[in-house]
Amino acid sequence: MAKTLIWSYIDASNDWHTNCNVKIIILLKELELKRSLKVLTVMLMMIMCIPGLFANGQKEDDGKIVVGFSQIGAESAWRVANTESIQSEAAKRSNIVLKFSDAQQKQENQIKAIRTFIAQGVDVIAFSPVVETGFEAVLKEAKEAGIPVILTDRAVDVADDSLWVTFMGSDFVEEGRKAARWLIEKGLTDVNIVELQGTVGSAPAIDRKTGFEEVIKSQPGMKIIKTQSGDFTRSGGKEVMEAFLKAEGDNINVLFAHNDDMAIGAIQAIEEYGLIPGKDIIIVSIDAVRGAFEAMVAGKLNVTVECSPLLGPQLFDAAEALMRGEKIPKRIVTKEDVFPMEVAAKVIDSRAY
Ligand code: GYE
Repeated sequence: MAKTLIWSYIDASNDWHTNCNVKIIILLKELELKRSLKVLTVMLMMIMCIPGLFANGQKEDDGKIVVGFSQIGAESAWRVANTESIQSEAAKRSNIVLKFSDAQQKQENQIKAIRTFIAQGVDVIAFSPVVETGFEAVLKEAKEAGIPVILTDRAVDVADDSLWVTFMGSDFVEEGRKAARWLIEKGLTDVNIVELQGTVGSAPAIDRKTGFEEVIKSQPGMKIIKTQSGDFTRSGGKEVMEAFLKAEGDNINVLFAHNDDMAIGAIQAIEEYGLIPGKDIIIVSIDAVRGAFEAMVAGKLNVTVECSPLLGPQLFDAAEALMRGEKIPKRIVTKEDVFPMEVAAKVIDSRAY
């Protein structure tokens, strides 16, 4: 607020008075100059604080790109390898600051983490959504805050796909198809199948089931006689397989597990039940983690469809490209293979996860 100084002096009747007048005027001018300088400094500081204005086209903080990542949890070997890939890649890049948050399998924790990232004003938000639905509101908040969102590994189900910039990860429907095609190629077309599904409502569980069913539809002899979620965990796979065996026993010819961890848990249940996994019950699963290769080398798992968790490099390439103002593809699909038991021993040492 401007301050008014009212100054009244008697007159300039003699030298002393004139001198005094001049001094006071000089003093007032100096004061005004100092004030102007202060205002100028404050304005300059404000301009310098506008992010990105002096940063070579990048939105930066101390020259770094801040990425907030909300991970689902640590439910499987796949997830652990995925976290490792993201954290180690961030550590390799000096321009990246990673804020990592573990949701411990709970959607509400993921939503909270994303809100915290928005409040912190990170440059990019990335996350692997535990389930497909229920993220609409928080994604709108991120969009309103001008923060781009990258989906890694799993998709979300939202009407407005401008709420995320890219989805990088596997084609889960295709993985389900590959599992079913392998059975058909092996002539296993007259079989009772039990299915261990992943987390209810998650993209890989929905899509892998869709792909598998799409392919077996053409084979009337391939029947899914039991299907239930084992939540992508070893303990879940073991527990549900025990229930399947109790209900169907020797009637089961094939197990289709949506991931290796559940297959490994189920192998234990099958052995405890007194059947031979890999022979009495043919087992097809997805991920291709080390434990699956070990089970294949031991002859207990028949085939695993690869699903790569090594998304760290792709994630930070995309974040950097976004900050450079580049347009990135809406969908980045990971390339993947199928590994049957016969090649397991040869391949196992070259596996990175
Ligand atoms: O197959 C499973 C994990 O989303 C692709 O999640 C991922 C899946 C993976 O827990 O093991």
